[in-house]
Amino acid sequence: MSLPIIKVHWLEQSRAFRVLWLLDHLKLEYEIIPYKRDANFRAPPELKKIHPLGRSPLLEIEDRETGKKKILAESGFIFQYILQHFDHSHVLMSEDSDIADQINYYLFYSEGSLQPPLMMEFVLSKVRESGMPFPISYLAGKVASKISQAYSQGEMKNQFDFVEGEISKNNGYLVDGKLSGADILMSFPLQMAFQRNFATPEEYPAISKWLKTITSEGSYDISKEKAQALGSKF
Ligand SMILES: N[C@@H](CCC(=O)N[C@@H](CS)C(=O)NCC(=O)O)C(=O)O
Repeated sequence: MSLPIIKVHWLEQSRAFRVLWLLDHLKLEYEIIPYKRDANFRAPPELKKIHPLGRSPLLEIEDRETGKKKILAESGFIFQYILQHFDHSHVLMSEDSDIADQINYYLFYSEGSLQPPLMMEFVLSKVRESGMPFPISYLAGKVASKISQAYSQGEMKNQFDFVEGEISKNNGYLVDGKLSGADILMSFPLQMAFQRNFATPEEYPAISKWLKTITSEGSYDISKEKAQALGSKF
């Protein structure tokens, strides 16, 4: 049976990059439908025509014989779908059911547990930098710091410590000492954490080394070139 037509609704400078990387690593053919961010760094309204939430990534799957289409949302679900339906040679999803469970765990963990405190810290950093007039800026900064200290800073550390420990235990990868879908999905929040100085390579040497290792895959460069050709910066 022939593979369906695969289209990625891809927003520039976003977590949607991981879907390109996954598809390129599996050597699957696909089309990119690109979207530019607006002046406020939000997705453009056209994405809402594809899915009511208007977020990216979105995966469009079209059956070549029947023409039936479906739209998939949520990075973890998109990864699970691609791995289940297209990774027949078990390149990024293990044949072993225990190892597959561990990989699947990260497909939920990444957006469900790791991303929320990172997002919260990001929003709080924007409050601090918002350039409001004094004394509002001072008060806003104080409130942001209080929230950060009471929750997101500690929770971020909790998550980073966990990931650092898992990579150290698993020979430099998240699962079973080799590259899997889990590594590709987890790359985005951890790259962002280093870029935004929420974590440093000195504090988290295993995560830092892991990021260097996984982004030296040839498939990463292939996807990066595609994203750059569409205007994304790295
Ligand atoms: N949990 C969703 C999050 C999707 C999401 O928030 N995507 C961002 C890109 S990094 C987006 O579309 N942002 C545009 C906006 O919020 O306007 C997933 O993992 O797919």
